[in-house]
Amino acid sequence: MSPTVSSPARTIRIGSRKSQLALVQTYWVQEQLQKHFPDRTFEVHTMSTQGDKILDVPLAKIGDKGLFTKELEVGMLNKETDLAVHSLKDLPTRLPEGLMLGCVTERENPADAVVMHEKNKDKQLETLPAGAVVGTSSLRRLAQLRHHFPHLEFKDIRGNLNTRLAKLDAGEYDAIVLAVAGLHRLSMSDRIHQIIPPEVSLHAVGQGALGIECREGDTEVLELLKTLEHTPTAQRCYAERAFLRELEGGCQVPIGVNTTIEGDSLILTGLVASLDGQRVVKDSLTGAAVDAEQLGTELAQRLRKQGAHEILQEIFALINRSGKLKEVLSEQD
Ligand code: DPM
Repeated sequence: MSPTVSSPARTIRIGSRKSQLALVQTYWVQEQLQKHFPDRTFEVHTMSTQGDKILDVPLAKIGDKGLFTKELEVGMLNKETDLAVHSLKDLPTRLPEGLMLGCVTERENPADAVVMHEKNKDKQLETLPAGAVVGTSSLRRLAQLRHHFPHLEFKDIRGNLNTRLAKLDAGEYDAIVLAVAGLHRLSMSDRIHQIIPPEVSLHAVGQGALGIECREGDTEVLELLKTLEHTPTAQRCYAERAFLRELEGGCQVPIGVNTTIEGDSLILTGLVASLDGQRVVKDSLTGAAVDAEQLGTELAQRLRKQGAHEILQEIFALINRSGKLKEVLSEQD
């Protein structure tokens, strides 16, 4: 009689973008999975996405649907990879058929930070001189900061974190705005000059958390991912994502959020702003954390009635009319 041979467990292949930040995040996930499942093999496969290739066009102009995720998703649908690690804020709120959000990891500080040029080191955003140039290609940051600091100029900035910091240091900008989480993960927290509080600027949906995407029905992978899920973060992010989905905003719209959990309750604040920062529609809702998605949807419907709909329609029209956005961003060529 031949001995029973159990088939070896399959190797789990993790898809990742090639940027330094993406790789740090992916290797962290690989390491966590390896710790929980020492007998299994986890391999990292890197790929370039459209968003990594187009570096010279303002982000808001090249559309957003899955700019940083599509190639990774094709890899999973073709079964070349089994899961993909994303900055949750770059993952569209509607996923392709056959794929799902398998888990959400514990969130870092979701706020934005100001990185100052050396010459402004004793200044804050509020004390920068009129006309000082702040670099960001986020319409969300642009609209909210314009609202609070109308004396500042805003200029588009692209490229990875190191490129952006180099442009700042070279004097192209007086200050730039970046996510605390990204700087922290790349061990560059020492560049943070000022953390922007939620009263001034709300963060992006999903900011600071990682989202791991996998094939629907891949119970084996879903079982592995359960070990990385952080329930309070997941509840907050599900509320935020439902809010964005209901407003049909892609990742490049002036929509900001803030969430906190108190006991069994979830408090969600949402904002929609016009690009000039003049009109701001903002409200909060509290509900049961277990009904996170319902809360997000409800808050979106409420904001829409309060004027968010008109603001978003104007912005979608503007983005579709090429060239116009350049003026809005007051790019200085
Ligand atoms: C999205 C935005 C930006 C990224 C738009 C926004 C920032 C673009 C810019 C959807 N994705 O935030 O309003 O400032 O030009 C991105 C970063 C991180 C994930 C970098 C950053 C790291 C933080 C995280 C780019 N995606 O925001 O500084 O994991 O949340």
